[in-house]
Amino acid sequence: DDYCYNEPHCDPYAWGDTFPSCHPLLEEHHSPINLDHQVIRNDSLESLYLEGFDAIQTGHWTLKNDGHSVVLQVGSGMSVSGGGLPGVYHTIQLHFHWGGPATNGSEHMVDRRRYPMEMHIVNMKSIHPNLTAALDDPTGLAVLGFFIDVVYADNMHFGHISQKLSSVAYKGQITKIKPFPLMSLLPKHSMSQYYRYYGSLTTPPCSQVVVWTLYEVPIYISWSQLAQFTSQIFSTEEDAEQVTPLQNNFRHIHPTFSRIVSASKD
Ligand code: BO1
Ligand code: ZN
Repeated sequence: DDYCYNEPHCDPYAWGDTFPSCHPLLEEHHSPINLDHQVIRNDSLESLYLEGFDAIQTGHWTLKNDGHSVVLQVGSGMSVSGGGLPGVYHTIQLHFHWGGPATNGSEHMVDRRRYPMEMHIVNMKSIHPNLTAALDDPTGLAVLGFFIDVVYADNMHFGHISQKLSSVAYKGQITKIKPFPLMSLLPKHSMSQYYRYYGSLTTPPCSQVVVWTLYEVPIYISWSQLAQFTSQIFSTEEDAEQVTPLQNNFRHIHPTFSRIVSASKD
């Protein structure tokens, strides 16, 4: 698990040295990509069914700094289906990608614009007993991506996560989170508007097994909530000799090649 974002010996361009499938070959299906706002509309792409997202969940939720991101591991009560997804996928975790004090850090771009942050809700096809099996299925994972933009007002619901960041400042730290309805984090309207394409994990092992759904309408958080990610999270352990803030934890843009990127109708 030795990869990084900001040192030449382990940054995204070097991932392929350790993880062969992160070395992008011609015509391969890697992520992230630039999304062209003017893509083909596909009227058959209906809203996804987000089961359990508006229920108050029970079970054990944890927030963890894994040195590459902040990961919210959720209980087993949620799944996603519909919207052209080839099956039912149960929700495992969500995590974030961000930039630095003066740089945006979303992974996907829209018309070559990067947003300040991106949130990924990771779901695994329910027929698979474990992640290893899902990584052998070209559509084994479905990731829902949400762009995060910045405004002056705090996002009260996002506070469930941002208020806990100080407890997971260093790599390996983990804290309990009281379950809350995930829907409260998501945009309140236009959830029928999204982009769809087939790609990869954006971190090692970069497996090309992901059905990507990127929602058009962003989540809004405040400048100070964003700053908590860019300044309070470290990619190093608490007792490390040198502390390194975790910033710019996004992979570079990959070519679309002959892939079809579609969008639901507006
Ligand atoms: S992402 O959404 O493309 N950035 C992405 C990247 C890597 C993973 C998931 C999503 N990796 C895997 C881990 C597993 C873990 C699984 C589900 O996510 O390699 O260890 O079990 O949490
Ligand atoms: Zn991600």
